[in-house]
Amino acid sequence: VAPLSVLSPCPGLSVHAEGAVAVIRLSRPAKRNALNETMVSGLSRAVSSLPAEIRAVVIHGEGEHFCAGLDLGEVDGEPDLAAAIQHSLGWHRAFQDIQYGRVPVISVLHGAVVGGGFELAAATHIRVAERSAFFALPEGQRGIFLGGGGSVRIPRLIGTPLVQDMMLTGRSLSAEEARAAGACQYLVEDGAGLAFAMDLARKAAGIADMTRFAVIHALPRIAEADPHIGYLTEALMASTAQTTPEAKARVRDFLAKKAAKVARPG
Ligand code: 1HE
Repeated sequence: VAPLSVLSPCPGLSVHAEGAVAVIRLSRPAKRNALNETMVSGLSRAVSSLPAEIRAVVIHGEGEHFCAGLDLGEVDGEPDLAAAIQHSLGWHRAFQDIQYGRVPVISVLHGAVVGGGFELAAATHIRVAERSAFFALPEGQRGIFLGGGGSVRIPRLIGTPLVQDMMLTGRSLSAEEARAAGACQYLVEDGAGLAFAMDLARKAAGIADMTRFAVIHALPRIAEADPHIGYLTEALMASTAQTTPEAKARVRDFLAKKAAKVARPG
């Protein structure tokens, strides 16, 4: 397990490589991995400076919880409105770097996945929740609002009515409820999340470069676009991928019975 020194992790974050997968750990367990500004910009730097051999990322949290959200000590110390806007924009930039980076990002969720922690998870492409995970948006109780892109991303996952319920009443979702609502794609036993996510990451790392680009950058934009623009963009993206030497080689391998068949579920 080699530490990835080029990623210049900061206090509260550690990064290491396992083959083609970089593992980012939120490492501030005494504060339940609450995110301060240093950690938010550290996350951005980490995902933006991955060496070429890294083809997927796994994010997880040290200790009993994934992430307790924004470090509330920073709200208390926030000087004025203009600084607060910049603070939110800084979170937006970092989470955009995660969502629209070069490689897919998989999060492992356990214990508290709350506030900005849920926003961070929502910026990742695949969420694996352990049974201990609980999801909440305590911004309402704290007199604040989502500021890390959560009001854009979380309603797209679980729907606006459930987000309103969570923010107005302080409702927490269990891992099972979150899974049913669409907050995560997988639900696994406690302690099994990291290994499970690493397995997914190794699979995602094996996807062809152009397909990976299309899935991260084109798919979500096509899904949000006017259908006429969506169909055109899809045709352009499909033809771009299909005409790469890598696609031709992979298709040839399948036809020559040298590639794996589609796996049955389970
Ligand atoms: C913190 C934070 C934090 C814990 N900022 N210090 N997020 C919240 O409103 C969640 C607030 N946290 C909690 O509700 C609980 O801490 C947990 C359910 C996450 C965990 O409970 P527990 O019993 O394991 O830990 P604890 O004893 O509450 O906390 C341990 C320490 O972490 C304690 O500090 P200590 O000095 O007394 O040891 C807590 O004060 C500290 N701590 N969470 C600062 N969040 C871009 S906008 C995003 C907006 C938001 O994210 S709002 C939601 C903020």
